[in-house]
Amino acid sequence: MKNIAPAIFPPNGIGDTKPTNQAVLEWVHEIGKLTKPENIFWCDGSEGENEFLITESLKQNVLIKLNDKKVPRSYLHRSNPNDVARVEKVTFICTPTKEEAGPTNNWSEPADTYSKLHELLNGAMRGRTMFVVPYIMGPPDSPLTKVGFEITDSKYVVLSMRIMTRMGKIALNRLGNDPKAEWNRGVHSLLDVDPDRRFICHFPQDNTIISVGSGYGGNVLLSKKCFALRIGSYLARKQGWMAEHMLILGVESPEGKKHYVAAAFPSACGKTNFAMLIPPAHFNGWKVTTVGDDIAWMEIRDGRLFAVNPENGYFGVVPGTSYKSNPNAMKSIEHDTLYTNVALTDDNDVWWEGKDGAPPKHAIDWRGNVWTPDSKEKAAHPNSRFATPMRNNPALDPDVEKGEGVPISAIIFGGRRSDTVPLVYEAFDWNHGVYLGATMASETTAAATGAVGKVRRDPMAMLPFCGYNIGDYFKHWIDIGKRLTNPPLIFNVNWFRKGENGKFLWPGFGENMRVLKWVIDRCERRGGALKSPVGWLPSPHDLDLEELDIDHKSVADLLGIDHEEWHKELAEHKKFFDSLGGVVPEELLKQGEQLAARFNL
Ligand code: GTP
Ligand code: SPV
Ligand code: MN
Repeated sequence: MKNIAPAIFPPNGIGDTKPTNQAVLEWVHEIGKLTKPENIFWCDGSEGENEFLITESLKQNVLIKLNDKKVPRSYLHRSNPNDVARVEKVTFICTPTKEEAGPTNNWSEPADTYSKLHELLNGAMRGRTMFVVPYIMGPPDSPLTKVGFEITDSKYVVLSMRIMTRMGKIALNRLGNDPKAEWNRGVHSLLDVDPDRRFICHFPQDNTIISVGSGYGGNVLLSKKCFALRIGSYLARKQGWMAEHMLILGVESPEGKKHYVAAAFPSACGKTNFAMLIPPAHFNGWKVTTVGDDIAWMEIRDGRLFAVNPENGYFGVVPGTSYKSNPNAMKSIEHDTLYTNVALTDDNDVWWEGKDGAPPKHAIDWRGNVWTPDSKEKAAHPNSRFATPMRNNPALDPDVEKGEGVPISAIIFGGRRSDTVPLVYEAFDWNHGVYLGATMASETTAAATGAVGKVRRDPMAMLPFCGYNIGDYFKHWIDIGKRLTNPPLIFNVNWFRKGENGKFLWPGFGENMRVLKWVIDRCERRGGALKSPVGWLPSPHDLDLEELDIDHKSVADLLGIDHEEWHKELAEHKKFFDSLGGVVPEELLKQGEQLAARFNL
């Protein structure tokens, strides 16, 4: 096998912080025996370690150093062009029975899968360094926080994990020496980055992940989709909490009253942008702060839902990010940022479609080829990403490290729908809200390989991330509702409805504050709404649209319920539930019937 990740040889004092927990040592020993690396590098998260890894990554062309005057301490990584997004068709949930994985997951039998993966991993790290990355997910003093270890032969993974998680000694200290302590075992090898030998496998019962053949984002930063969502959701159900594909934001009124909101939108559908929203001038005195941009871990306390962001950084979509659309993201990625698959300008700056200012006259595209404004290809890959520490975000919420988390007043679901679904509406109650989440759909995006722009059902934005049977997941949501004495209100939004001219009707981004304000008004029991068949719907005057350049017809179109479209939509809900083969809880089937009845169907 071609060695695309040659070993590195650290000086004394670097790469030698061995954990003391016997279970970890035994596991690393086993994986070492199997993969046969040249050496083992034990990460501790120190500055010196980071500097050494960056120097070696530059030497091996894993990273390109960017212009220190333009983007200080920042780097560009180019992944293999065959490896630029999550691959859902080779993502597996390996539970003892197929039923446990359920109708929406690829399942494969655990023993067979282990032996297939062990064959692939046999000798896979020859001539390479095996890195052991200890990390925690969650604020250091939170009861929700969990420990993980990722073994990898990719320096890019180590450097990214340092940004995305709280990595190093902090995890060794948290784990301690109890050999029975709970921690996630993650094994990753690039192999030879061959799409035919690419598998991302989860063994929820063993708290284990094995990912081979990819070097890209969600496939290989095992803390994120694999642990915090797929394994996380499995553990959450077992342990009575929730792991969700949700941003968490704080919103404070001019009077100083603060609410927290969690929102589930599918991949590349606006979570990072919503979490970093800057209110328009008209909302003088309102402030939005970010707790998290992708994942929420939530538990019940005093009958309320409290949320923490398990991550420590943002792995965000680059294209479209500008000072106009998302100034907080721009400020976050101006320094100390690891870019993947964006374009490189002649002065070693980064560029992407949608960045402020004119395109460069000449650049190197994400594949490493010459690019000019006349090129047919995109300069940056549509799923190019930044990894940046959350500390870089000027709008970071002051309570982001709070162990108990932040109390959630509202949950928002949202998809990318050019038709049918109004700008915003509110569920009648918790179970109706669960139905909204369970039936949500969205046009597919470049975040996963495959067709883009195809409407598919993506319940709670968790279709690719739920680590167990989706029917049990729905039931878990219903059960959580029963335990909440003060449940969040549940909403659905759609920033992406299009008019007859095929253009977005809603300006989106900062202007989404207008929708958020209505959500908060509803939480404060003061916002007006009309009862519609789909839920509580604002009338145009219930939304603050002052100083917004939008015509009456567009607003009417945004808030309109077209019965013909909804008849089709209801048929899709039914088709989706039917396709799940009898796992949908009674409560949700009943919600579907009640919805149909409200449409006189
Ligand atoms: P993941 O990191 O994949 O989970 O995605 P995300 O949900 O955080 O999506 P993100 O905020 O990065 O947005 C993805 C794309 O949606 C970008 O191209 C944005 O420009 C676009 N987008 C985000 N918010 C809006 C909006 O309010 N209106 C419109 N029209 N586009 C938006
Ligand atoms: C997503 O696809 O939802 C992401 C990006 O947040 S990745 O980490 O690559 O999955
Ligand atoms: Mn995501």
